[in-house]
Amino acid sequence: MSRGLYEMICSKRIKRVATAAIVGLACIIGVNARGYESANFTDGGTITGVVRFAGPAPKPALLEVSKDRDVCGAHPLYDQSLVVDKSGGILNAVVTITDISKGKPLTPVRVKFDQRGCQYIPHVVAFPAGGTVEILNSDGILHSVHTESTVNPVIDMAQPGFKKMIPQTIAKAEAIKVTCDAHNWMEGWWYVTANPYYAVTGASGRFTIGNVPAGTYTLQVWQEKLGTRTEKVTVKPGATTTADFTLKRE
Ligand SMILES: [Cu+2]
Repeated sequence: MSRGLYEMICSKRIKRVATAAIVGLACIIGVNARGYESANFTDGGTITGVVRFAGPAPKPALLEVSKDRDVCGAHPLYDQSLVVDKSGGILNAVVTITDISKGKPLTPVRVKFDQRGCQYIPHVVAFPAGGTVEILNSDGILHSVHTESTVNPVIDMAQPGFKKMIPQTIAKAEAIKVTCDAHNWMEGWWYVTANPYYAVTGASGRFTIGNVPAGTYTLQVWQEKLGTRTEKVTVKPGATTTADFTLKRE
């Protein structure tokens, strides 16, 4: 082999090794394809607030249980798509920072999504991309998970009563509606975020997102019936910023 050819091959090899090392290092320090990376920072701030409904609280509709009544009809089931408490707080809205590129580590999480009493519990679960949903079947009857995914592969999968848990890892950020092909009233959501800054509101509509590096961000709320709203928030070091939302029907 001529010296010139040897040098050319070696330099290509070196480039490949260098590229692999950079990719490997990037993986270790938390860079990912979605453009979010972990960063060292101190004195992060907190964003807290309430998501409220404009107008009187709607009365959740009673769902008609048309199948497996011994299990599914043990308790009355109500539509969970818009649950508002007496103070106007909206349950299960998802609040995210949509334009943060650096901050606390994005570590893969495992979340539970149960089929219990022929409802999904919780109705909305949020987690960062790369996380795993443990789909539980507490009912011991046949359920059949069907996701309305668009950027992730569609999951269309029977889960017989003896299959107590099926894990599913979701690679990309999107809001995924989940239904059951065995029980047409079952609906839930997997809200997959692009970064670790997210919260799901509790019954009073309250949310808290902590350990945010100081800066100005776009805060977004999403609710399955009412859509999304955004507002700008400025987080100061070690301080708490309040950001409330009021959502109404379009
Ligand atoms: Cu089902």
